[in-house]
Amino acid sequence: MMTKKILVVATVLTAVVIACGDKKNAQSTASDQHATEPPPGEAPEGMVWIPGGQFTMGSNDPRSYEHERPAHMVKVDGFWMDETEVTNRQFKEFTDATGYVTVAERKPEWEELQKQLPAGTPKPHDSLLVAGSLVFTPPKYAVSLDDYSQWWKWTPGANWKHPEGPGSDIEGKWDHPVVHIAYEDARAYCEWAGKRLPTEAEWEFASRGGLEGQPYAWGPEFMPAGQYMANTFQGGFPVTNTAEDGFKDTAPVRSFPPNDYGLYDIIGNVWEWTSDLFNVNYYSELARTGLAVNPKGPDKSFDPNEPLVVKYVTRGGSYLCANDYCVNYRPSARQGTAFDSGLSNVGFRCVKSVGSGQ
Ligand SMILES: [Ca+2]
Ligand SMILES: [Ca+2]
Repeated sequence: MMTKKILVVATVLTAVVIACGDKKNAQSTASDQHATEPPPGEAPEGMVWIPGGQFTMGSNDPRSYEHERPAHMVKVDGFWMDETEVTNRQFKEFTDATGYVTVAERKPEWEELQKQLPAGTPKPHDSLLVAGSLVFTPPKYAVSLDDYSQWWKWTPGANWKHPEGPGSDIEGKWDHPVVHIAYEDARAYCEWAGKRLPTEAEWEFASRGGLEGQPYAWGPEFMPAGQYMANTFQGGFPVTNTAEDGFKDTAPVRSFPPNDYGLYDIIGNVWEWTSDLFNVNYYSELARTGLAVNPKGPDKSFDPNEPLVVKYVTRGGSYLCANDYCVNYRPSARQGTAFDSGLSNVGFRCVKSVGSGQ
């Protein structure tokens, strides 16, 4: 996903990170083990128990995206996980208690922006150095799907309280997931709540709900019995959003059935931050080590499409994932998102380890 900084200076808009593709997922292996670790006690409010276990992470299916491969064996300990994405109501409790100001609400500093831009990039006019975020703004006519600047618009004044920019608000959306949340915003909330962001491995383990080798979090079919199981995009992306699943943009959390661990919207609605850096080489490195136990991500971010940008992994896809573009409504799907980017389809949920403050 593009970085806010690059948009601010209106420079390079590189090819989209994720190309079109088919929807498939990992095949389970004989090494998958059913998770049996019992809950260690009463669940913290709003959280569910994710039992530890060993599983096949990623995908070897040639129809998956390249950065989902190779599949590799991972083991994670049990942990607690928020049963829903963090909502506007919850995030307001946090900002009311702490006075926290999100990245999207802060005026960008040119001295900081320069560090992630090609040498010699000229300073933009001060009128461009304003607080804002990226808002999904569908074009009126069909456009090439390899240029996401056609539908992502840098919008001064857009932030979690004004998701579509000035004039919009979140009245009536208190149970919707909070959006326009950058990585450090998500971390700050989780720390305030005595929690932390999930690792990428924890997130994928949890999203599978104990099912082995299934392409979807709920089983083998995208629409079992003809029912939508997650808030995604129907129609012709990005122009025509038919909202056959009932929602054109974000949906109130719990609008769709939970997975078998009791997690709502773990697929779709909004992308969710994890604590892992995004590096396209990381899965290959893990696969060479055999079983990876509680992996915490690579030491360095690397996305060849935007090598200067520090990215963290986001997971689960969003209300903008369509079957003709960005087929990321699957447990193995992943993308790198610029650490400072707020987007109208990115939020988060937190986890909590057993026997620790977080
Ligand atoms: Ca939808
Ligand atoms: Ca989600």
